Amino acid sequence: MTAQRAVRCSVMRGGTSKGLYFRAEDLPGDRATRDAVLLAAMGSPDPREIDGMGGAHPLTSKVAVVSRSTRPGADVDYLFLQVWPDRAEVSDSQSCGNLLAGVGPFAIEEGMVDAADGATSVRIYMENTRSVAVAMVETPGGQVRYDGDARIDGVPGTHAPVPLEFLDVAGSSCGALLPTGRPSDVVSGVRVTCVDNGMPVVCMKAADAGITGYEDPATIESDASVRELVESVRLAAGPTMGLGDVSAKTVPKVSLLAPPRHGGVVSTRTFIPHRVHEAIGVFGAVSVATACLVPGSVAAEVAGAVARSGRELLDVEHPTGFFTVEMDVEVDGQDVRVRRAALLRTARLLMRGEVLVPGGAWEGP
Ligand code: NQM
Repeated sequence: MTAQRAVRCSVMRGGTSKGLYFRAEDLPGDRATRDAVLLAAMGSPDPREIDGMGGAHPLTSKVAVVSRSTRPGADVDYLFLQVWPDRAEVSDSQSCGNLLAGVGPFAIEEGMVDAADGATSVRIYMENTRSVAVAMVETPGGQVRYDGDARIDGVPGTHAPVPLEFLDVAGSSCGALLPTGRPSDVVSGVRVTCVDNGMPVVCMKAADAGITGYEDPATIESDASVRELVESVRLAAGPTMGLGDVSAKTVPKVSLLAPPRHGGVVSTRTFIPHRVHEAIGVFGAVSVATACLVPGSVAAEVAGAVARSGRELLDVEHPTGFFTVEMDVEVDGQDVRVRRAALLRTARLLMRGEVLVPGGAWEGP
């Protein structure tokens, strides 16, 4: 008999996602064992993740591993891990700006960062993309506050705001904001814009996939011809973006764009990469919004956006509302330099305790 082992863990909603938050020291240091433990904790591989904590969808099968940072200019280090629900795989190929929203509150709750009376700024080094985010957490009386008036589309109710700011995420996965060096390319017979402002994303016109781009996620997911085209574009774009063979990676995402219908800058339906997001990821939204500001891009064409230098609020439309991104860019002819991106999320601690994992997981995959 192998006894179950208890691992300290919190469950948090971060933005429109949900996941398990661990202190790095509580997980095995060896990667293969760590991944086996996380798969067992989530109940993966199993599309229902019935024997674990996973929520049977990529957006609810996520892990944040947090530790006190020893890097100058950072309070904590954050490693994001995507646990695939239906495959025995754990991927670190991307960051997650939604779980990121819970990292500041978690770090304060766990005593890794001292809370000020009022609000506490937490500088977070994102290990996946080797870049820094700054989160502002409300901490009246030195306690994390979760209730408040901030609303984000995709989450019922209102909560305390967690503003997030990014200074250096452009090209953090692919080496350049425009990874192919061009504002548009033809990939698998489709004109696309490849962009990386925190998330590698391939933007294409929804019309080029034979849809309007306003369908709901389930309808798009059920269309095999759309799925096959999107995956062939993704597999072909990956190596040209410097990501190598992406068949087992969660990046790049593919965003199908259509003209805005609700006063935003562009309408999106985003494959992440095999399911269609009910909203859009944080860095996904930042990357699409940035693409709208790049002269000659497919995104700018669909959005009808005119790139200009300075600070601007861009509302990215998605299946359940808007994602507002504050961008500050410098446009010089065809060149765009990102100075800063900022946005609003909320987060909530849902449970704190121990997750029980079958002891066999420590014997490896
Ligand atoms: O893009 C979904 C999410 C994400 C990631 C995805 C994310 C991001 O909604 O920063 O937040 O894998 O695209 O959590």
